[in-house]
Amino acid sequence: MSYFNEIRNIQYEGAKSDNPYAFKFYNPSEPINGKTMEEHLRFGVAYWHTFTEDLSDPFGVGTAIRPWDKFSGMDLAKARVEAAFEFFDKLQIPYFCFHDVDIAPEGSNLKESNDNLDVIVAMIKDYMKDSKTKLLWNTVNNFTHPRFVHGAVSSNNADVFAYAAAKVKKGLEVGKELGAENYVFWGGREGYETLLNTNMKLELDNLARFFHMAKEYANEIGFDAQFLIEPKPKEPTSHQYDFDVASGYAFLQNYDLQDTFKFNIEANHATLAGHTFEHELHYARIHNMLGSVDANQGHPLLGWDTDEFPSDLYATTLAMYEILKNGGLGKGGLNFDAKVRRGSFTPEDLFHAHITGMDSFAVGLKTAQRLLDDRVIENIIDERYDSFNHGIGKDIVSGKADFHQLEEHALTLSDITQPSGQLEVIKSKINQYLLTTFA
Ligand code: XUL
Ligand code: CO
Repeated sequence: MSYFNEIRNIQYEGAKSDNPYAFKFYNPSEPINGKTMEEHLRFGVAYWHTFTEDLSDPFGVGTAIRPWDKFSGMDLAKARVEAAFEFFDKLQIPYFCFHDVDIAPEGSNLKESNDNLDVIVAMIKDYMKDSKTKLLWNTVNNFTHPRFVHGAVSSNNADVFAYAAAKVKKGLEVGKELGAENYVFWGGREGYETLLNTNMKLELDNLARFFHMAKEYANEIGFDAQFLIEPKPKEPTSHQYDFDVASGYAFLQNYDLQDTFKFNIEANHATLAGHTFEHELHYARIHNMLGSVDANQGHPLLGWDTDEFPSDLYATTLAMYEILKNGGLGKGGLNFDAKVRRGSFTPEDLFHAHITGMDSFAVGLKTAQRLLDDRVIENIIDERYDSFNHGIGKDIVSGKADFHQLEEHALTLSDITQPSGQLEVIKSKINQYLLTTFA
């Protein structure tokens, strides 16, 4: 059975194409600095937004019209798998990602949920044999069900801790079964509402105990996926323990988990934390902690997680600049943790949204590679910090200078000359590169 009958395989047709079902900039086989575009970008479809999401919001019911709507229960789960692999194939997407509850309905207890999962996982495994699409990562949803109202492994209730851990145990087994390259932990309710009823120290210690147990179990079953933590500052709890990369890194170091994890960085989570996307990527990169990316964008006027498909070429360029500087994402990829707008409810919109996201990152990749080749940003930064290459600056960096020497030097200074920061020059250069990459 076909779910997207009318739609043919999406091909690269170039910047001048007016076919809405073609890539304009994403040319999977095009080589860029020794790798193909497909190898650089490692795109993934998020199962939850594309196959499970109904597009409801806090003020209105779902609007999505989906060819699998007529099914329910396990039949619905199976129809979604069929539709998903047709979608992956038509889009030539190399990866997908899911939570346990996206692919199979929860039963009335853990055993029933696991049984449902087993059926769908076997079906997915079968489909993967004939598809080029692989599993970038899986995770479990430890935040939607009311049992997680006070948190999952940071809950006050030890039974909930056990239940959440058991779901992750199953998640690791599923990841191994399907050859997942990464395993993601997003602490949807790992935080707190108020200190008036919270033992923060116990919750943080328990969170760390759980991460150590997860790694031990992955080792026990021989699941060698890269473990990823996905920071988010708020939503749903007011204080999330994995606020941003810097606080997440401090937590990992504090509990000796820094070698076990890297970060899965989401653009819209970065902006909610008051950072730019590139700040979070950069902070992770310089600490060798950049693992994978949830590729989306927030709305500049809305203060919540709008999970839009990426279309801002400036943002994709600066993101790809960080990713190229990182030497790529290794086992990670660019997962579209993004949904179509509530008004874009047709099945066709799912294709348009992914095409837009893939083209936007292709533009970012090519532009960023050109900026790097010409050392546009590097030259400006090198020059700006040149004072640390000689004289007193060199002594500071080499560790030779002490307060006596610094005072002696400062006493010789009358006028300190400063070079311009040249921000406007850099922005004009980036515009120039953006507009000429495909010209
Ligand atoms: C929620 C979010 C999640 C994670 C996986 O804000 O980003 O979808 O990516 O649980
Ligand atoms: Co995400």
